[in-house]
Amino acid sequence: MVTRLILVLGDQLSPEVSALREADMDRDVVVMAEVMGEASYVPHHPKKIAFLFAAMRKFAQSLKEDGWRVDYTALDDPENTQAIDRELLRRAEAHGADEVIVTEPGEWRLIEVLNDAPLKVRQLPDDRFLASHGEFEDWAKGRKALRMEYFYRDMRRKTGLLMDEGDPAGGKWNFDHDNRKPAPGEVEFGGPMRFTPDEITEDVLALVRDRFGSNFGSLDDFWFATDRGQARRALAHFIRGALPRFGDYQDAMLRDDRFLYHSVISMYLNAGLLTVMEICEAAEAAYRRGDVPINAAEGFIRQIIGWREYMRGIYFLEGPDYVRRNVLNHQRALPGFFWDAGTDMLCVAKTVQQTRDEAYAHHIQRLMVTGNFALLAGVNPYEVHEWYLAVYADAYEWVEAPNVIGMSQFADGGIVGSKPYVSSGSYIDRMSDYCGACAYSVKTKTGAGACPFNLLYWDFLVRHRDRFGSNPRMGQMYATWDRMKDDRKDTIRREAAVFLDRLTKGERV
Ligand code: FAD
Ligand code: DLZ
Ligand code: SF4
Repeated sequence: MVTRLILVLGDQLSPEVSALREADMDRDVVVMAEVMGEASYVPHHPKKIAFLFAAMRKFAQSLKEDGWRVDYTALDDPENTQAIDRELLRRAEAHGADEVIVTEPGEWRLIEVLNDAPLKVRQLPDDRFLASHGEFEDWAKGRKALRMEYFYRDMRRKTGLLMDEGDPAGGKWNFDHDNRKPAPGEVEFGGPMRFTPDEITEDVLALVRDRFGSNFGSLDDFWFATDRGQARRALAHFIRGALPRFGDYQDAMLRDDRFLYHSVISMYLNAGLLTVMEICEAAEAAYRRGDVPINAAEGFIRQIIGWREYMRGIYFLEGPDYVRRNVLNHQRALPGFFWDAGTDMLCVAKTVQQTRDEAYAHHIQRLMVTGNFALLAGVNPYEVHEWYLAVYADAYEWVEAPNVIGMSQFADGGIVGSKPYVSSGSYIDRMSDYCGACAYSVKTKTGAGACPFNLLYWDFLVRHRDRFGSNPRMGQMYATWDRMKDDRKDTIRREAAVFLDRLTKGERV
């Protein structure tokens, strides 16, 4: 029988991935390749590249130990053609292979590359997700609004997670109401489990430092898990030490605590080192044992079987042009401080610094600090998208784009969110301790030292009144604006214009 190639991409590091299930160990060759094509479509954070290359090398090794033939191309291999399709051609020639089997990639770009490759390529559904494309399309069909909450309930019913004889555990589907506590004075969790780099990881770190050392992001103090065993330990560490408080402090931010009670497992889950069900079953078991309250278990499981699956559904439903949507016609260039943290806005500077150091920021930092600022300032959403895709270790387009283009920048016109996630400084002040140490004053609404979020918030609402003025969820905001005296309104708009002008000129703000 003719050999077939089984392509395993860098974010498909699961022994149960559909392409490997379809493969025949005696007949087929697994192909894995570190290539510049993937490592440079955006300037990925060096920690993201190092994590993925180390995890790829260790996964290839474990496949070999299981008896697979694996053709692995390292980035610095002299034969490396530096593109996935060209590596497939090279390997096909070497083995006389006539067919490639791959699990569908998580990005339209790569799906198209494989469709266009001069080889017979069979792309199998990625059934590591709970909802197939067809299931999501069926759910979406005929609905006026694609609200995550209803989709999530279907996923609860489908999986049986947190269900008691057909009813939601604890008597409610959603306990978010209990989950908005401001930042705690002290965090009783030392953060995610850290791993000392092994020999394979050290080799990769040297390679990445050499090739990608000038990308945004620090490679120092690399501590990520790089194989399934380590990722499972990191999960257990979170469930034991942080999940009980996850719900309460999910939306909180602290300037000296980068992780609070978050799991920091998205990079492992997205690369295939953990599965959706093992994570959620571990969280449910902790709840059933009485170790974790329902608001924490439910909130956590909702992020994974609700938001994560829903985001993927939207990405594939909306098609390749989704990342280019820009309904608010925002055209501002991404400010330089997204790369160098050179701003006096402490919340933004801290979030960018932490992103540079860790390739991680938690959800509220992404949404209500950097995302909020970009939206208020009218930054071009495609540039915002490229930044998020580059800087986070968990970023792949299928999940990043709906979060950025949809949830954060409202550039899709309201498919993901029914209203834009914008806030003045007071939200950041309530949920964090940033403002107390900031050069700006959050309590000052106009004039010297006024928090820029305060000015930009009103300016954004006024600029987009045509679109949002009749949104019932925003009525109160517009009513507050309408009650303001005219001279106050003029001052706000004038000062916002001055701020935006300084931003355009590249002055430090
Ligand atoms: P936790 O807070 O511990 O949550 C648990 C898990 O739930 C996460 O690991 C993740 O798998 C899942 N999850 C939570 N929220 C979301 C969400 N909105 N969408 C999808 N999954 C979610 N997540 C990514 O995985 N990749 C991205 O590129 C990404 N980009 C984002 C960009 C913006 C602007 C925003 C607002 C959110 C983005 N998210 C992204 C979602 C979320 O911020 C991260 O999943 C989360 O911060 C990862 O950290 P954690 O593992 O500690 O998550
Ligand atoms: C993100 C990434 C990077 C940095 N490098 C590689 C690589 O060298 N080889 C590879 O197979 N995959 C890599 N990836 C992941 C792919 O970009 C990812 O599979 C697609 O973006 C689809 O999600
Ligand atoms: Fe951010 Fe404004 Fe608070 Fe400063 S005062 S940390 S800019 S919200």
